[in-house]
Amino acid sequence: MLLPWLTGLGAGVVFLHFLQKLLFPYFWHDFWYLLKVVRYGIWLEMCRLKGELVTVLDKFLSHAKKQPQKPFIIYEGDTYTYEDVDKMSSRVAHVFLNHSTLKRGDTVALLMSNEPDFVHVWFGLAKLGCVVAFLNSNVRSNSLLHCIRSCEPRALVVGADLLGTIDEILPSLPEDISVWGMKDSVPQGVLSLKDKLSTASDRPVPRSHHVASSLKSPYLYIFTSGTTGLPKAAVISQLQALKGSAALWAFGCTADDIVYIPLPLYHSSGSLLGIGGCIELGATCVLKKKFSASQFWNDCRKHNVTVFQYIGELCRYLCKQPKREEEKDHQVRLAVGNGIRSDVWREFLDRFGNIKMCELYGATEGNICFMNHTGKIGSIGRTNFFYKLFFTFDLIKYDFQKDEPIRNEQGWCSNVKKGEPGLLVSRVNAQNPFFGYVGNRKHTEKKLLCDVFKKGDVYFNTGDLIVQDQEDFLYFWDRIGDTFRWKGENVATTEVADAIGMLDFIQETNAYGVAVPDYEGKAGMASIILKPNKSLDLEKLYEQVVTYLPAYACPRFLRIQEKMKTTETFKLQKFQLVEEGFSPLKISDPLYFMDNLKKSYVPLTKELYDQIILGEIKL
Ligand SMILES: *[C@@H]1O[C@H](CO)[C@@H](O)[C@H](O)[C@H]1NC(C)=O
Ligand SMILES: *[C@@H]1O[C@H](CO)[C@@H](O)[C@H](O)[C@H]1NC(C)=O
Ligand SMILES: CC(=O)N[C@H]1CO[C@H](CO)[C@@H](O)[C@@H]1O
Repeated sequence: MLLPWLTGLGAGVVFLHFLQKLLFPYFWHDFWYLLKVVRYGIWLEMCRLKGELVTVLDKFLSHAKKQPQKPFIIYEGDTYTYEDVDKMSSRVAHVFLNHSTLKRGDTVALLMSNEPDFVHVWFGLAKLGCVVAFLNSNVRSNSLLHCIRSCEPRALVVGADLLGTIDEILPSLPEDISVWGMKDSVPQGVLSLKDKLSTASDRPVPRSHHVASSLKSPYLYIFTSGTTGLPKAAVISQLQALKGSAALWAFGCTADDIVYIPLPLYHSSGSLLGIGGCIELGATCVLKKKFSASQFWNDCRKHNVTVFQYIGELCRYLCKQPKREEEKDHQVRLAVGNGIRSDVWREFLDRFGNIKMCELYGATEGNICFMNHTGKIGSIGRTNFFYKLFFTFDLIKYDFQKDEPIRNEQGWCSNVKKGEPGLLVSRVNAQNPFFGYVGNRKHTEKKLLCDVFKKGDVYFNTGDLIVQDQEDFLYFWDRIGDTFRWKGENVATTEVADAIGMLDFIQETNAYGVAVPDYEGKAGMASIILKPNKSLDLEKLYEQVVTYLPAYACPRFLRIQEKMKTTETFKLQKFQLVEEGFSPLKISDPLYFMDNLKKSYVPLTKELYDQIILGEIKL
């Protein structure tokens, strides 16, 4: 794939461009970064030519052989070496070999919080050549059932602390799914994996069980809320997993680094970049069950952490912690993640010292990513002549009112000018394939834009608005479509609307996100029309959302409207609602606020509004 590219480029072209670019300040940054990307590409290509496919699992196994005693995972004070994780995952594999009919290519769903067993089960199943589907551990009831059904697993493995949450869906699960719990005593209808592990063999699993036939074969399913509807399982191929695992290395991490992973493993950043990244390097990670701002720096000092993974919120929480002495007393030198805003970024560096913040942009299922390889505060990356050779992407004009790309009379889209926000779309082709979602062709097609610049071309729609400045730095602007981000999770507005719509007094619901000062992402808000002659039951509504939606998806604000505007294509008009926000000073409709103490929604008074704006009430 890459080799013809390189020879095609030819030394001459590179050199000419080199001379030209020498006059520009970012040349060397761009150059060294690209060299790394290209080197990795060449390595992949060499493997392909030699006919040996090396997967992330293979890399792990070779570390386990070469450095068995090196710590791989540190979790709540316990150390799990490469050998420990290898043996434990072999046990998992042997349990399924001996006590189930699972075979290579089958899907197994995994519902677990961050803990070493997550990795043991994941690798154990990978050793059998199974595709593991990571379920979001916040998702409950109907949505959880939907996720499980959509990837058609043969088995479901549930962590000890989450067995309680599947009680209500157990009777509704398809009969052919065997459910395994990581606990000695399990509810009826669930098999105990823990019990069987204690007697299972830890012999290596023969390679024939998992040897990959192609790097394009599926390795994992990771759920994402694309731009529409309920969470969908994105297909992660072996190749994508390899690329993800190279990110830490590309940013300059080494085998001596200690990587702190406070992000959930069911997302691609924790699993592919974090765990995968440590495997690529042969490094050690400190795995955290849940991020805690107050424990963060103590953990870093205790374990000599040198690298951590973040999302924007996480850095903001750290900045909000009370100041203390010696905040710069740690060995962290680098952080990898996404979504940190310029103001937080500056404050963070100011308080916690010279940490290299490496911003990374990319969707789990997407076929494009950017890295801030130059160190411009606020930017998610930079594009240049070389980059464009490998990744064809465009920023196209977007109509905010109609919620769709703008097309001219001939039906083509057009690029925005530098400095203007445009929808990021990236060309789908053999070099940058899009593997789509499990099962549902409709979902896959919805993420694709066709006939963008000419007949027959196909682009992946990232759903993100990006601005490119005069120096070709890229900045995140906003998200479009039916999702917004809150507390680091994508919230699908249709899922929120469906949950509220189940109530008998609701005629119509329009869910969206509104900006709140000093918060990353958008807080959920739902605009509602009541059925004629029905009255609003605020307590019932509260109970409904907390039962059916994960905490991050519950709308913080409600707005009761008489009538709802629709677009020409009968989509609900969101743009204006989002613009109007939740200010009782500006909106005459009744507004309500989610009160977790009263377990109800309460009228959003001007006083309450002020307290929220001033940060006296936390959302
Ligand atoms: C952290 O580094 C210090 C100094 O290099 C060393 O004494 C200590 O043992 C290290 N701690 C851990 C947990 O590795
Ligand atoms: C609502 O109530 C009014 C008066 O009580 C009645 O005339 C009307 O038919 C009712 N509408 C519906 C849809 O039930
Ligand atoms: C990889 C890399 O160079 N990242 C940079 C991103 O931006 C920060 C902030 O200036 C730099 O410190 C990093 O070096």
